[in-house]
Amino acid sequence: MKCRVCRGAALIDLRRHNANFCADHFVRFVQSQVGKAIHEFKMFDPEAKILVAVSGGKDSLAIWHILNELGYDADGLYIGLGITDYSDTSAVFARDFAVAHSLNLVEVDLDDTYGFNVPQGARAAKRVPCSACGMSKRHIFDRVALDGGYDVLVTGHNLDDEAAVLFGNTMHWQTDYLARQHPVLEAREGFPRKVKPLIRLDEREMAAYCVVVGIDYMLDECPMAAGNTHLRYKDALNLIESGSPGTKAAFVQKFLAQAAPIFADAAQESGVELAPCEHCGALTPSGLCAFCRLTARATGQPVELVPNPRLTS
Ligand code: Q46
Ligand code: ZN
Ligand code: ZN
Repeated sequence: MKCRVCRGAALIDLRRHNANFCADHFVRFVQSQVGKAIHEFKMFDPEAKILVAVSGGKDSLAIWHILNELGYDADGLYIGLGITDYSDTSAVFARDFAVAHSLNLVEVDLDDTYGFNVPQGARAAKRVPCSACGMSKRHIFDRVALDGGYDVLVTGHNLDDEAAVLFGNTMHWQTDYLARQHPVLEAREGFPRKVKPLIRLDEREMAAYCVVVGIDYMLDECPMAAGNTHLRYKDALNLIESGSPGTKAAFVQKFLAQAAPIFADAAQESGVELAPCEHCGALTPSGLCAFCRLTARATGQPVELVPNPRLTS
């Protein structure tokens, strides 16, 4: 097996690209795929002030590393979710990476700041943990990005994540979600710009990138993810991909090129008016935002007493 570029011994074969790469050219390949995504979807300018949502896992640490290698100015944001030992350990990976690469890591602890953790929030709201977790993370991402004056929030969603979400949204014809499924979500009043530069790279490529460049990342999956439908969609897509390499990428890329604009136009016509949350000011369809309602339920406090701090880095 020889590297497609230098003909030296290859380290990895990428069936969907019909190519093998040595370590050096694989690293360049991954970084160039990120560069292409940034350019193709006009994600941000070279001088943008970037905030990367960092979980301690391979994808978020890899994209932080790649942006740094490509010369961008990117801080990390780690959110302590209070998910048993998993959160404690993942925080260590995020902190160690930041120290090793002399990067700035902003930390927000859900319990310290708002008075509850993800398992408590899920129980109180009678929601599955991922729902309470996702809602909390989105709220804190928005808040820290806006308050910190960042131009853009980067998340580490990779091709497999996007394909699984697209698969689920398509299976249930969630047209409102399909309308928003794009590697760039433009900034709106109260919401920062959000982008996904790993859209062209899959899980195996990201894991290999971390190994090759020496990124130490959290290997364990979140214990709350067990039985998650998202994981079942990933398994189904991997089965299809193993027989027909490239199917996942074609599914996502052709959706973005051909179908996404149709759903986006339809959604614009039936757009819901948003107003500031009566408590925290985040835009919401009416009254209190979902995060403030979750916080009130999880802490058992009346909404007026729910913490509403201005987060700063
Ligand atoms: S951390 Fe949170 Fe994930 Fe764990 S509870 Fe679900 S959403 S699985 S990315
Ligand atoms: Zn090579
Ligand atoms: Zn609110």
